[in-house]
Amino acid sequence: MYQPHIETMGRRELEELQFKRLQQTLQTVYEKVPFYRQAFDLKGTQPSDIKSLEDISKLPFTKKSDLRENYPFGLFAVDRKEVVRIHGSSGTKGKPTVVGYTKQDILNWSEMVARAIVTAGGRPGDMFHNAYGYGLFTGGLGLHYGAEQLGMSVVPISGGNTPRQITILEDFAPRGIAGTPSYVLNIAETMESMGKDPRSNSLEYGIFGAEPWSEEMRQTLEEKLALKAMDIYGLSEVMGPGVAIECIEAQDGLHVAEDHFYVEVIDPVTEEPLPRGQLGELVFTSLTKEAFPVIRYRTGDMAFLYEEPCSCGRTHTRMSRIKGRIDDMVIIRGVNVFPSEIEAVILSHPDLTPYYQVHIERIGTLDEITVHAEVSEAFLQQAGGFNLDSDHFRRVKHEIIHELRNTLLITTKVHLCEPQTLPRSEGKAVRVVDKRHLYQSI
Ligand code: DLL
Repeated sequence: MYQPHIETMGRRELEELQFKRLQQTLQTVYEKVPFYRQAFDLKGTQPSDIKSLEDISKLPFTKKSDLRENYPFGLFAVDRKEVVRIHGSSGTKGKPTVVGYTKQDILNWSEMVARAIVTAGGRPGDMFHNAYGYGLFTGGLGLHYGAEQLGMSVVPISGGNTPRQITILEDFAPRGIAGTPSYVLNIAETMESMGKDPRSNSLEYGIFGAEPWSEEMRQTLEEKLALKAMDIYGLSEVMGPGVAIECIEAQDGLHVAEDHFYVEVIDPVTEEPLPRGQLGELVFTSLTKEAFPVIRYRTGDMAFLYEEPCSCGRTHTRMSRIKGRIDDMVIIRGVNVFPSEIEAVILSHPDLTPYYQVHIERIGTLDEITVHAEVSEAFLQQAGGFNLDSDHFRRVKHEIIHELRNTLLITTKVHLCEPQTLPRSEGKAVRVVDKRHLYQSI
């Protein structure tokens, strides 16, 4: 059941609970999962050597490649017959990564998501439009079970078929919507193109995540749809959506479900834990999972942990918005750039639509970024048509290059495109097209 007291528990009590659960988890993985037993033995650390939460840094990390090497069920800690649900990530490189859940895992996850929805402003009895994809992806079913657990009326619409989504939004009048920020933006834009005002809707809050997004995107969504937009984080390897969520009271940082996970931030190069406030890679250890426990899972996601408790009264630690993924990071003349930082510039420019794509290439030994951005219809009319050589277009291009240089401290190329030419997403948007590996294999 939904347990509000756990969210405001004193830190000491919470940490004691975490430690007890950690010991249990370590014992289980050591006994049941040969991969962890070998990794612990190799590191010379036994579960009994972990005498405090901080001792966790003595344990080895788990990486996505470990999941691939043990594909499909090698890291499960229970008999396959006890696994009642399988999920996975789409896997851009070959096989997907596979995760499993026992009945109890599904109950815990649903309770965690129910709590997350309440944190974001949802209530029992709300009509809830769930536009996350249903399937192997954890978004659809993860939010669905949590919403049902809370006692909401869930509309399992999934992603795609946007005109139908709009009809259902109008007819069912939901209070809440969940989906990737890029897809919900696509819904708003489609409403506009149908001559409808996206602000005339029943929505009060949106639960957006599964892809990187910025404060500017929050503003855009809140203005376009007249709702409050909250950030939800999660990953299938750790559980799925609900690992962390922003509260509607502060909308400032995402509360980590610390009764279920122990969170660390490490320097991705030295692998040393970093103090609160410093940006690094998020690492999670599950504390309650039965079928697929993970120990020190390196997420590849960059964020920092807040130092201060939240004004909302919840005691669970807050993490920042995801600043980017390590794999997407570009190093240009010693400067680390996350393509997600580009979104802020594109969304603040009045002559562009909120759609963009970042192409990364390797020219010789140097990485180079080209930002593809769409001009708006209004701008096109003002400029008298699409002509990259006209003064209007040159001015816009120059302004964006200038703004990007101020923000990222590097020079990028900019390619302006006609309205409606960049891909619209129905799930996770493809913002980064990384062509660097093409050159490496030649
Ligand atoms: O995306 C789970 C999820 C579903 C989260 C619905 C939120 C809402 P995966 O498909 O395994 O799981 O992808 C996980 O997506 O490592 C991040 O890189 C990215 N991601 C997830 N949430 C956010 C977010 C789901 N709020 C990967 N901000 C993660 C930025 C996010 N990136």
